[in-house]
Amino acid sequence: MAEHTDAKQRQLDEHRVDDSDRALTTQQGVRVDHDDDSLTTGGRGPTLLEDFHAREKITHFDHERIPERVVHARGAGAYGYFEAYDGWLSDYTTAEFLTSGERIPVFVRFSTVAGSRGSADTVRDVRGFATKFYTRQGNYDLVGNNMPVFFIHDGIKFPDFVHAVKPEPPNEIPQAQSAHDTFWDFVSLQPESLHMVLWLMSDRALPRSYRMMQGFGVHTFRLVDAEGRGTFVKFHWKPRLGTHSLVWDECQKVAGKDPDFNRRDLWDSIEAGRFPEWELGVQLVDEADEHSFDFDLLDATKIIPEEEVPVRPAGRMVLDRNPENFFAETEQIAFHTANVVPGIDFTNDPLLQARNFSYLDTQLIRLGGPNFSQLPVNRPVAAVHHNQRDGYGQHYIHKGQTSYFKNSLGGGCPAVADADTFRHYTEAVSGKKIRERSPSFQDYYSQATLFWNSMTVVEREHIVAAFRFELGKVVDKDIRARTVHELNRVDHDLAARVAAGVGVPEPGSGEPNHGRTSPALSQVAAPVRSVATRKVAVLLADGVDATGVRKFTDALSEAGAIVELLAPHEGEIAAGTGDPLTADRQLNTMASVLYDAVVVPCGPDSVDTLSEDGYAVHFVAEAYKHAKAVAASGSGVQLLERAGVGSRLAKDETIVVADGVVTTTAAADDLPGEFATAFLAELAMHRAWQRRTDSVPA
Ligand code: HDD
Repeated sequence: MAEHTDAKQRQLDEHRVDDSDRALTTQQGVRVDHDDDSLTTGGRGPTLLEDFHAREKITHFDHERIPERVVHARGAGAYGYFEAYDGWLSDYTTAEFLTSGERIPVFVRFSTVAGSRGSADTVRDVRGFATKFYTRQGNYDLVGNNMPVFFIHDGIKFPDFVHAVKPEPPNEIPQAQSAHDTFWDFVSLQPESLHMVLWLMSDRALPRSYRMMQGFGVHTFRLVDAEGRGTFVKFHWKPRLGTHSLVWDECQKVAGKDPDFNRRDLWDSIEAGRFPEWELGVQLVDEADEHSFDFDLLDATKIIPEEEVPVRPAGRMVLDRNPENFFAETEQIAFHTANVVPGIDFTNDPLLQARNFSYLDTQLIRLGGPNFSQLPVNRPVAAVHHNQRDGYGQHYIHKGQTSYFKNSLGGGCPAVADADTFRHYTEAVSGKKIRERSPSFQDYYSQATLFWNSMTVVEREHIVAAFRFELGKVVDKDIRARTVHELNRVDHDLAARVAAGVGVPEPGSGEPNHGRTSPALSQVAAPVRSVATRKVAVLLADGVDATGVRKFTDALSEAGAIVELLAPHEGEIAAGTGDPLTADRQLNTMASVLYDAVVVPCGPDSVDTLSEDGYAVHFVAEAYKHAKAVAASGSGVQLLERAGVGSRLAKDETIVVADGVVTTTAAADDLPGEFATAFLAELAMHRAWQRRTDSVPA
């Protein structure tokens, strides 16, 4: 647990309850001497109504559940801090947390969108990335996603979109999936969704870890300086560990092997002191340039390409403390896009305007009344004084005779302030009241094409495969055809490749591709290379060359990777050389999909045992299929051969590196340090994307 405490943690401490060394009581604090049997007439008689303890216990239990979030129901969160760099943003905003450089407490909740609370983490979906900054000027919520655009540009379509993506009404199938008729029906009829759908079909929808995904505020917001001057702003979070994804086959398997994969990863990393970190960046646009783009800044289905307006680093965020209680903190946290502080304001983005209504509204049903901001996790660290009174769950005891403004009986308090207040940005607006979207929102295809053009070959392959998978699950053939028709307006090659997979005739040549790219959109083109926190499975059995294992794993741990020894049985592993080792886990409780890489060390007996163990053979083959780094030394190379891994394996003591597979026949005593170095270089690449593995059985 992190050492650091802050104003928010001190406040939370007042609400934390520790039951250790305490006696059991009722809610009224009455000590209880018996909690196993209800009060009955005689040992076999009826239960008595006067058993207040049993009634209280059962009644509370009956009321334990609250409605899950209507979207983003499944999530995981953590506390941490944010600190701004240098204060350079003070030229643009009066928001202190963006300028003071002080550590500001935060809580971040990551989520999937479509699935219910108990659904798996590794589904194809957008990820929520919501941050609550507990600032001295009040709470600021940046409620973003891991993709920079959205499916629709007007909030009035949100219920339609969500109804389409959620499980279908007759049978509540499928859970946490977009691969079904209603979603694609909606998409094929709502072309503004296409840009986001390309992101959704890309690897961005399959994050390796919450710690390895970007975050975006999505909308264009406004920074406001002390003179009331506004500047448009888009917010970006960039993970220190780089942006990395799983592959789709892997995701589907992880959903069964460890449905809590992303949640566990976040929790474990923080518990182990490997604190996740992001840099906050801003794209700033002068108000005078509002109309100088070929899209509308108010359209949330559009990005501002980073090559046009660079992302400027503004601060960093570190998550360093897990919650004590999931329900109290992660479930009860209530985000709201309208939680802004002086110096940050909205724009007329119609999606944002709708959100500013929806988030407060939803908490009223979810958290049961208007006092949810008094729940510990939601309380600001700023002082709170207003004339709002009563309601379910009122925690404060407001003193005094007055609860209205203006008043004389209460000395005029709480009084409106004249400094450090929120003042709405003064914007001139005019126009007729109409239900009509501006033509400037109606280019649905250019940026979808930009995204497609900016992908590397392998990223495109993944997108095509995703479309084929998803549309392949769509029963209605007209929906498939309509979607392909829309894709043809993005790029003909994309549409043709998808059509070929889903039994739809190839469309005509389509509209010409504009050919523009935005290199920043690819997560593979310029990856952050790091082995920090990467999980490596070492497969071994009795007779393993323990000396070589120690030498190798020490080098990996020193570089920041996490090594786990997996064996057919737990406990002591007899060593062929050196002292015995202790297995971290039994091989069959884990799977390759839960690791970033796999290593098979030398040891003839060990390798013989593993070669006879279908689980071990499959482990290696599957890691290979998913383009992970694979290494073997000495007799370990034989297990790779048995698993059909790689065509270029070492024949002698030379270290051979081929498409992420690192091998040498050298054993313990002769194992050169370069072996670990070569493996670390492959591990840092995240995946060997150049490896062709289509023919490897899944
Ligand atoms: Fe939303 C939750 C992100 C559009 C209405 N949304 C929610 C959460 C995130 C987002 C991260 C989970 C917050 C948490 O962890 O508690 N939503 C977005 C983004 C959007 C977006 C990035 C587009 C740019 N949302 C959006 C629209 C509406 C909503 C257009 C309604 C008009 N969103 C909600 C909601 C939720 C929510 C129904 C469900 C639970 C909650 O708010 O607290 O009000």
